[in-house]
Amino acid sequence: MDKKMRIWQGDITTLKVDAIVNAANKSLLGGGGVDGAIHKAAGPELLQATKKLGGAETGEAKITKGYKLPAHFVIHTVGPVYKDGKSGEAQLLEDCYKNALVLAEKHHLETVAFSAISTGVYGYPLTEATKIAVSTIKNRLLDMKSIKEVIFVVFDDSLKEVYEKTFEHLGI
Ligand code: AR6
Repeated sequence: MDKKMRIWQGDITTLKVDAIVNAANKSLLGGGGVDGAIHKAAGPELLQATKKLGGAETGEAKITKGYKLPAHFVIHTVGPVYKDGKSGEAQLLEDCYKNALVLAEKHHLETVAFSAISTGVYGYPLTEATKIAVSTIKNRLLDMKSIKEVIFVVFDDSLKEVYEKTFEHLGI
């Protein structure tokens, strides 16, 4: 199989890939966490671009250029805020990964790096969120024509371990 999935630990804003996937909020106008880091590294032109998008619903994905980032594009998706696990969170998180992937394919992108959507401020339990992230991508990657590599970006050691275990469980 010439398609790859891998885990990489570090700051997503340093990656020279076709697109990085931002864990945004519904305004798409920036915030804290990875969203704040991406806006800071991309420069003010990113905010000018996201202002034109008119926000996004939870689970949706929208694309802009990367501006000052080494990545060519930023795919902005809005993860669910975790409540009790019975409020449609799993489906919405799956939608984030699926819609980001479909958008990358539509733009003929080859390498896509995902941040761990909803695992910070939005409070999604790490093991559950990681299972959804990895299995959603794994199940769809072979059907994607342009996408050759998906990178799961983790910031903290604890999340790195969760991703490694999930890869093992899924036989990746
Ligand atoms: N590179 C890669 N991963 C990072 C970086 C970075 N530079 N910084 C943080 N992370 P979060 P959410 C990881 O809170 O839970 C924002 O204010 C972090 O360790 O950024 O989807 C938005 O505007 C965690 O694993 O996103 C929204 O309001 C993951 O990125 C809200 O937070 C996601 O954490 C979205 O919350």
